[in-house]
Amino acid sequence: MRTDRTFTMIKPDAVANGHIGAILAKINKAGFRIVAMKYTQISKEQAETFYEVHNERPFYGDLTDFMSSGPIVSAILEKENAVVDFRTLIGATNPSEAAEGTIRKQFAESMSRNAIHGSDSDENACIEGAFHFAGTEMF
Ligand code: 3AN
Repeated sequence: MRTDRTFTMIKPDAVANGHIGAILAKINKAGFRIVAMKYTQISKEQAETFYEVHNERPFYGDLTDFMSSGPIVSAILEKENAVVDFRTLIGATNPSEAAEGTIRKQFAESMSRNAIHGSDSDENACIEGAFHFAGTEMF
């Protein structure tokens, strides 16, 4: 299992609030290389599949409604120790607990509208990247 790639989505709240450019600049500055990227919108069904692991949680319906509510930017990113370093860059799930300088501290509105996704393991990075991108879209 490779450890140098992670998967991210700039979520509908951050896109609607005009933060795509600023978030990508922070990702670039932190040393991540873009392997794949697209501006897209996922369906409710795709969101349900993507977040299947949370399907018993009370926020599952709202989460999948929100994630399919508007355009997102999805991307595969590369850097040594990508998953862990990217989770550090984005900050805690709850933006009120996110460290200064993190993407969620700066751009997230709330726990459910928290600006950005980052894979939580190398295995999930691989699964999530393959969910959004064909091999021919990775460079
Ligand atoms: P993270 O995105 O930090 O890995 P997860 O995987 O626990 O967090 O949760 C996935 C997404 O579900 C979060 N990004 C957030 O949008 C939403 N979420 C998680 N916990 C809650 C909660 N308690 N209330 C509302 N939404 C939540």
